[in-house]
Amino acid sequence: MSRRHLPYRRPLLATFAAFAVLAGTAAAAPATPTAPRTTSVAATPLATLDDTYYQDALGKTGTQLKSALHSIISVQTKISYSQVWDALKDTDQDPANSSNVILLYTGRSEPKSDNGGAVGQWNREHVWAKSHGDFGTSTGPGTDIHHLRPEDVTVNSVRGNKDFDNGGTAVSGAAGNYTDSDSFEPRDAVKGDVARMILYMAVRYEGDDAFADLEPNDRVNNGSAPNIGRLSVLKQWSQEDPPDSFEERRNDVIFDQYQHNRNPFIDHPEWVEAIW
Ligand SMILES: [Ca+2]
Ligand SMILES: [Ca+2]
Ligand SMILES: [Ca+2]
Repeated sequence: MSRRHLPYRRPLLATFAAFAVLAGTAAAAPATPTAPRTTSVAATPLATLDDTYYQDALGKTGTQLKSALHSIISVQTKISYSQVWDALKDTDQDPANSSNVILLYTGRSEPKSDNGGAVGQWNREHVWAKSHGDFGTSTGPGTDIHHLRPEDVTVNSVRGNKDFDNGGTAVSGAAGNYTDSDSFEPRDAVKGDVARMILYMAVRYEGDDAFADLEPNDRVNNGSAPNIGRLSVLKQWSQEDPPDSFEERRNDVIFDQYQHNRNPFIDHPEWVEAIW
C-alpha cells in the first residue's frame, strides 16, 4: 500500500524554512558560530528526494530494489559509539520539551541529561540486537543511529537480545509492551518504527563491509545468528503503524546532520512489501 502523504506536508515546511533563511539574511543577525546546533531541519519534498536520492531505485522491485537501495544508503558518514549519546539527544528529542528525549518502548519523556547505566536512567538500545551478527559497538552497525534509540535501562535489559513477536506478559514499567522467554512485543505506537529499523538494517548490511549480512527471518530464538525475527510479524506491524512526524523528523535529522543516509522504508513504506 502506498502512503505518499509526505508531499503534502514537506513542501510547506520547506517553504517556511526558506522564509526563515531569507529573514535571517535580511536582518543581518550577527553570526553565532558557537551556538548549539539547531534541531530544525529543512525537510525535502519526497518528490525531490525521488528525483535525486532514490532515482536509481524507482520502478524496481524485489532483489533489484533491495540492491539499488543498498548502494544508495551505504553512502554515509559513520559516528562513534560515544557520539551516539549526543546524536540521540537530537534525533529523539521530545517535541513538547526540548530538554527531554522520548524513550522507545516506555514512551516516557526523560531528561536528556539523565543518560547512563543506573536504574531509572536511559541508555542506548540496539533495536537490531548486537549479538545477532556480533557487531558490538565498534563503528558500523553498532553505532548506526537509524536503529539506536534511547530506552530505560531496565526495560532495555528486559528486551535483551530477544527477537520480535506478538505475545507474552506485560512488561513492568512499560505499558503496552509484552515479553516471554523468546520474544518482545513493543507498544503499538512504535511497532512500525521497530519493523522499519530492522528492515533498514537488512538492506544496509549485506556482508560487504567486514560485518555480517543482516537479514530478517520468520523465527524466534535466533541467538547469535545474524538474523532477527519474525519477518511476517514485522511486516504486519509496518502496515498497522505507518510513519508519523516523529519518525519522519528523525530520518531527516539523521540524513541532514549525522549520517547523510536515509531509511527508505520511512520514505516509502510500500517498499517493505515490494522486497519482502
Ligand atoms: Ca514468544
Ligand atoms: Ca509509530
Ligand atoms: Ca542484509
